Amino acid sequence: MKKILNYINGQLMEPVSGDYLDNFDPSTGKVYSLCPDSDERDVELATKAALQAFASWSVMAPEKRSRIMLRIAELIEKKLDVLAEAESIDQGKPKWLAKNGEIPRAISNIRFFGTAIEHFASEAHPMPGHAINYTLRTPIGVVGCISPWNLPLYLFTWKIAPALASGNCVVAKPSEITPMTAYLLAEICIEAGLPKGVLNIVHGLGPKVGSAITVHKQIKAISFTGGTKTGAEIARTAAPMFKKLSLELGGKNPNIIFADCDFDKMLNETLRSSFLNQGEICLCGSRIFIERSIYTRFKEAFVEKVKARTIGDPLLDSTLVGAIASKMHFEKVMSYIELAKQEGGTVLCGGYTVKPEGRCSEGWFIAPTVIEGLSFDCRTNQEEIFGPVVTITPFDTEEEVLAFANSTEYGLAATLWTENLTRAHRIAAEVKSGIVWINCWLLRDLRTPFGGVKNSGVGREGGWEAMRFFTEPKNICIKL
Ligand code: TXE
Repeated sequence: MKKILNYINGQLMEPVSGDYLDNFDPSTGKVYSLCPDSDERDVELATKAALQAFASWSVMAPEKRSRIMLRIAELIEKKLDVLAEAESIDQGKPKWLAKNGEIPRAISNIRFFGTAIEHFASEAHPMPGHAINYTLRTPIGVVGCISPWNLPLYLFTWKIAPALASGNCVVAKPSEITPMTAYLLAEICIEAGLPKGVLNIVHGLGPKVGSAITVHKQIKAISFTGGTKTGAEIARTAAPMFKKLSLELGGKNPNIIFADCDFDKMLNETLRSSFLNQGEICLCGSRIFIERSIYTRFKEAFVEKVKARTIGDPLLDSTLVGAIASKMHFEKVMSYIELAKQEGGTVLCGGYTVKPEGRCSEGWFIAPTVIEGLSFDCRTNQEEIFGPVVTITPFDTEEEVLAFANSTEYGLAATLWTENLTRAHRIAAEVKSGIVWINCWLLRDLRTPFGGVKNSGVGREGGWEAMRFFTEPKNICIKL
């Protein structure tokens, strides 16, 4: 049984406890590797190593830091197939998705910030005749990066790349549900010659290892992606310690479809925005609102295509919907389908578990599910399900659909389909979210601010937002 190891002070090592957690392959429901069951002692070792490494990493010439990061990106690219298969087995997503989407995005994350280093600058403010102010943006020190199980390597690198690029050293904790690719990245960092202690990866449970990172006095900032409840828990601990916090939390995103949309483009993209990665992307559009005049046309066309989406072995190229990442999450999603029925919803397709033939017969699979007939403010339409489940609801006016869209505690992303430019700008301005896609979905420019409002989080990742999160500005004023 493969043992995943922590990566501390440049070494792959067992957890101090010597204990391990079962790591499951969700497509078979079986244990296939072991994840370190680390604790605060491992976090202490990692933080010490990071503090020692900070002295040199923080003052290393930016182009040297850049070269090491670009070497890591190059090695990930070389191992794309291995990493894609590992991600698919660990998380349950189709292998083609990991190969074509997520691992390449992890490479882009590292390349983007590995080059941003050489362009990151600050500003000066002259006071003619009096003084000149200049702003230094210096690395914070040791920072904590805690990431979730839905897009494991993609979100892990989305955090550590700007942290490392801006000269910090990192204590990182991937999700215990999907530890594999972070472990493979550790091996790549060693091969790339990343100096010891610059990046430390401590595997294990959130309440044990994640909270040890959050509460550690010498870890000065926390960048977290995960559930809103956990984000609140982290904020409660870190706030009185005055740590910088970046929280990317849950979403319950509206997908608003007007009658004047390009129907075929909308339909194909709505299938993606509903079920990509089994709907386990916080940016998925799980509440679909359709202008009444095309509601029946949409419903019939959408349900027909959803029924045709192949669900099964994530390693097969033909699979569109893979396994749900964990038994616990599988049960959570199924419980929401039951709730939807109790709340008066009608399941138009899906709503049941699937037992594929062969090796995946014991895996955790849920048929993509479409539900109609629910009120906009019922729990099914207010709470994050984070699975292959969408609701469809007709609307009559812009005011009505905006009230529906803005009715939840979340405000991460929104999608809008209309060919009416004036209306597009109007609705985009009114919808309460950090991101709006018009006539597209998940089109990502890494320079743009990424994050949500309300209970979808605090702060923004991406571009200079991320470099500024991981640096401290100091203004120096010199009398002329
Ligand atoms: O979150 P959890 P999950 C959201 C998504 C969904 C959730 C899924 O919408 O709600 O995250 O991820 C660690 N102290 N997003 O269930 O449980 C845990 O070990 C410190 C939004 O994994 O919060 C894991 O490593 N750490 C996002 C990480 O937190 C703790 C994109 C996340 O776990 C901890 C992706 C604690 N007390 C998912 N408890 C976006 N907005 O982009 C757990 N952890």
